[in-house]
Amino acid sequence: MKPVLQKSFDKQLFLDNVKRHLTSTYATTQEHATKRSWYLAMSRALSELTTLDLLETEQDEHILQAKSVNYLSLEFLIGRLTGNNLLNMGIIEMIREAMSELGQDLSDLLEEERDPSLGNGGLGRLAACFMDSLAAQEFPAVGYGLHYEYGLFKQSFSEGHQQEAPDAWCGVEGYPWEVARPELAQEIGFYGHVKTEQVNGREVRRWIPGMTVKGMPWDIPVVGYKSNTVYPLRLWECQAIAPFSLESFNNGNYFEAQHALIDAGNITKVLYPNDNHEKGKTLRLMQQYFHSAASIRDIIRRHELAGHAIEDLPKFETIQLNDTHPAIAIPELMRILLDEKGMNWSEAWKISSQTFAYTNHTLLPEALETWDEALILRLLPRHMEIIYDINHRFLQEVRTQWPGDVTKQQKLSIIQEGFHRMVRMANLCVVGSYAVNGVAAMHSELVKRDLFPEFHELYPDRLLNVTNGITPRRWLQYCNPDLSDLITSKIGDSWPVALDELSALKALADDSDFQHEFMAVKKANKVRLAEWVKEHLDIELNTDAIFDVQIKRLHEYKRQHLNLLHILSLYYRLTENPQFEMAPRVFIFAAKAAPGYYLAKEIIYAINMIAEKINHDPKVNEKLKIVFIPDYRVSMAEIIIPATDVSEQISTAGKEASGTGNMKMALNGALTIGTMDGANVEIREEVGDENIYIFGLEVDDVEKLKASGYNPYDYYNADPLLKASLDLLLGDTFTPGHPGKLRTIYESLLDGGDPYLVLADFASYVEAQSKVDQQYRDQTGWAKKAILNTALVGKFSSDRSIRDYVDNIWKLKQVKR
Ligand code: 26Q
Repeated sequence: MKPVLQKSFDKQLFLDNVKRHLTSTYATTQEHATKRSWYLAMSRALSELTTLDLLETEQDEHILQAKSVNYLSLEFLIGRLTGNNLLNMGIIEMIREAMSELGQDLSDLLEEERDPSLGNGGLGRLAACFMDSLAAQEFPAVGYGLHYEYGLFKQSFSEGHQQEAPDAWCGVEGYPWEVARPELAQEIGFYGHVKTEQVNGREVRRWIPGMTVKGMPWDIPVVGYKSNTVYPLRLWECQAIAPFSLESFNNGNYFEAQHALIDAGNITKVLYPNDNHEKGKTLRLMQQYFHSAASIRDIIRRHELAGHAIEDLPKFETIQLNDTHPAIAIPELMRILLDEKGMNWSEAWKISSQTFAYTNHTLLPEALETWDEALILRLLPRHMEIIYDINHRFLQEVRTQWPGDVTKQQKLSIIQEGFHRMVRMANLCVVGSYAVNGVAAMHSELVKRDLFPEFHELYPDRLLNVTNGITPRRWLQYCNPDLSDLITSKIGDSWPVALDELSALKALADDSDFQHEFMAVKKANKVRLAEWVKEHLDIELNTDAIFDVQIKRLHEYKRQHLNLLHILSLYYRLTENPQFEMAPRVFIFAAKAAPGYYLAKEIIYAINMIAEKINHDPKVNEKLKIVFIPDYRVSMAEIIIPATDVSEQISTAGKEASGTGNMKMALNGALTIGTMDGANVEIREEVGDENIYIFGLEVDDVEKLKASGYNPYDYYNADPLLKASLDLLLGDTFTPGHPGKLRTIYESLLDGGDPYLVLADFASYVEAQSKVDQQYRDQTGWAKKAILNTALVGKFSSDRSIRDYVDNIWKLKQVKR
């Protein structure tokens, strides 16, 4: 760790640069500049510093001669960069002082930045945390993603219903942290046909695309914590280069060419807003291929520029596929090796299958990607041939392993037979990778046991676990400066790069002074959140109440409606019995629903309508408040997480691959109420059973219950509190004058069969919640548990995740600059 920047920082030069950008880049004067112009000019001046380091890192001979990881992801949910980069550069206070000389308050300026929302949720945020940890630990890396013009939609509410608006994250002025790299642009083909050519007496297949587009890279600097290492996050933007292919035009395929023209401008227009649900749309496949092809070509360009032979690709480059979304990169690399580099199949396959590794993020069947064979054949005819070839050779292996077992062949085949033949991208990834990992211990076990048992038998060393993590720089040091300072005052300042050191706080868990300081920080963070809520939503919050938080994408399997049923049960008990004892609670939700996910939107509507009623009902609103914070995004999480007392992680067991919000909240001293699912299992292992509230069915119970014929009515009829809570959805209690408007949820849970076992877990959840309530009323005991949560979750640093990848999968060496 060399805080070199800190030493070489030249304040006067920096101030001159800010002023220069203010006038030449943003065309304004110091007298007339808005806060936004000041923020832009400041960030541009800062990004010049990191661009220099980026270029130096890129040309560093030690890095060129070392092995790198290429992290391919359709999503990078990076959040605001300016504040976090200042922290990583170690110059926050210097810049604060410098900007104050210009009459500007740094914190105000930082609020001007819009979040680049280039991801849906967990998977995209994980990619961002991983880039931070790679740079912090100086493992050579490049992140490859897409430069969407519109990120994840902006959410607002109209009469309780979710409204979506486009998110033009770059603004009209452009994003100050990115730099265009036109010299690194790539041409990418689509459609067309394949022909056979003779090259040196050998038959070679050659793809003649029917349309070509340009991939323009934009680099965003990933700044290593207190080092000069800056790796690129390279985001590809699609631009049209020709109105249509002359060849298609001459072949008479005029309409196909026209159609292509329309698609070209659209390819990177917008991020698909589905999370854990695949929809087989042509444009999505075009995005995926565009991303893969541009990235693969850039990787080979870098490899050859460093003077390496293509045969040595796996020695210098590894390619991590963030879920199956970039899976088409596998046949793309094969195509280049076979058709452009003239290799034979076994040479090419050896290289390709030693280069790729794949991370699985889901077991949900509806989220496993399959693509219509006919679509791939039309869009990428040569890739489809290569997929057939991969499958053909793979099925021979299957036949050798299980002679005569047709069922095995059908199950493992990359091609799913049937009326519409489909390509199973997960199977392609397992066959084409040297390592496959799940994202939490339990998830990885289920990947082996339920998702890919035959693959596990066939390739016993291929399936691994790497438990997810979060960057402690953004998710503690940056977002919770008071807690950070308190921790540093007790255990020194190396915990941000060695999070296990937090365990030293264990010794202070019973220390009454420390407990008071710790809880005072929590209180201040709750006040900060309450002020935000008052200012933006005009809701008054009692900051002595329990802040009970569920913030994540809206999904049935995440069971926001279980949380809601608990709230209804409290409301019911309070209205029935005004003496009902409970610590006051503020329930905080934030969640976006995929625009096409009807039930998810109904759940948002229900939460909003119930909030409206309860928050204005004097019979209960001293005890109960509900806040649905609109437009959940990284910068909002940075305010909510430090203020959280209770972290809701209540997915049906076996459904949440890992979760990472659970880690962020525990690290900031929240107590988890959660199921035995995903990384909750490992959080419990770390913090101990007495410091977490585990409830509900476990994976095996879920299976047994489903197998025995689960009937939600059994629970409804047997549990009066459950029945009363659910029945509240039927009348017009929460939709005055409009009875039945919340019926959809009621019906999905009863006649709909309750696929995620909300009713089965209700009683156990309510019981766990009452333990939470009891505990909160003993503040000393609560403080101890909160401290122990912070102290004992060091494992969940993404630095550790990256070291696991490095040691067990990528085999990289650090290159210190
Ligand atoms: C696929 C095809 C077409 C359109 C969209 C998609 C798509 C997009 C995003 C499918 C899935 C996603 C995102 C999945 C995701 O975020 N999964 C989460 O990954 C986290 C990081 O590993 C885990 O912590 C969560 O448990 C998991 O749900």
